Amino acid sequence: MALVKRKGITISRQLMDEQRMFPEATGALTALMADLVVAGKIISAEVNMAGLADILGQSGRTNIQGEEVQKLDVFANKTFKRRMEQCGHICVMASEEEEDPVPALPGYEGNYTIAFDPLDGSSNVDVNVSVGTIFSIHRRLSPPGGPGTEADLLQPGSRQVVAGYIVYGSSTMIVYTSGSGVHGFTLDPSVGEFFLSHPNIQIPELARYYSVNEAYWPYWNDNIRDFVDYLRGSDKGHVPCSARYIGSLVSDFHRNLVKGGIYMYPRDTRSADKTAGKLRLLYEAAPLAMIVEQAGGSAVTDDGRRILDIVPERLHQRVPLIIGSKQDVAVALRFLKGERP
Ligand code: P6P
Repeated sequence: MALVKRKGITISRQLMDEQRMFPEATGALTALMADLVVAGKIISAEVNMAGLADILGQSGRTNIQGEEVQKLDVFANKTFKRRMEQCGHICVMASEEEEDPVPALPGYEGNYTIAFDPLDGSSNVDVNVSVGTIFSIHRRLSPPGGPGTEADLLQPGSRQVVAGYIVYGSSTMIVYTSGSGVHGFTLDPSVGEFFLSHPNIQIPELARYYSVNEAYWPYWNDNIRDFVDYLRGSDKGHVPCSARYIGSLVSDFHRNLVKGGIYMYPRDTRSADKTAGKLRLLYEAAPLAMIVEQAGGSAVTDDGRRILDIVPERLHQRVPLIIGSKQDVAVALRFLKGERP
């Protein structure tokens, strides 16, 4: 059945249509996503109020990443945790803001896990730059019933059942995939509903933009430096890209997904904890990698591994990330091998 030909369909209708594609589906994943959408609406309302409420600014705490926790971070994390722990379909969850796995409420355990970054890029909130939530859903591996385990969370991205993000920008959008293409839904705040606005997103094969923090140039290896130079147009045969980097992964990724682009956060020698890059595998790189591959793009590490193949060893494991338009990621891989066009 044509899933996304009709206009004005809501995210709940899309989820129901996708559920009906699988006769064995019980509706648990649809119900889980419905609760996730409610969390997104609640966070969206708060983010859009941040300029008015006293929620701006730091909470005076630091998270396990050693980063200053913004009050909105705390709110977004609490909101997501609260919705997910009692939705009845999650057995265990991982959050960027939580050092250890978070179990579902006793008696509410289900057969899925979720890993999420509740408010990525939150340091941008005070300057009114878009921020986002990233989420990744897997089936539990442990026997049904009772709390899930850390092993349920440490699965490769290739086993995700749903991956997505919510971007709180000029409008609030949910972009997700359950393996049947990538679809974007925009919140109509007047009715409080997400409507299909970007059916079947396909990332252009060629990048128009490149997104990387060039302040780290001195700390990159020569292959990365030469590739960034190539993106800038040093090779006369290559149309130069425009640089766009706003320090908010979800926003940089979303622009590149829709317009064509490549985002990079390679490892650097600036500090010990950057030897594997900055971004986390479980709830940043892996979900965005599933989305970009479903949209026709690619996602690899700076030593050429496919992100979706990596088996996580630790909850907050970092991974270098090169993600975006297929042709430019392919050229990046050649540079990383020391080849030059
Ligand atoms: P840098 C935000 O903290 C984040 O995780 C991503 O959203 C963003 O792309 C990146 O870090 C920015 O990091 O080192 O360039 O400031």
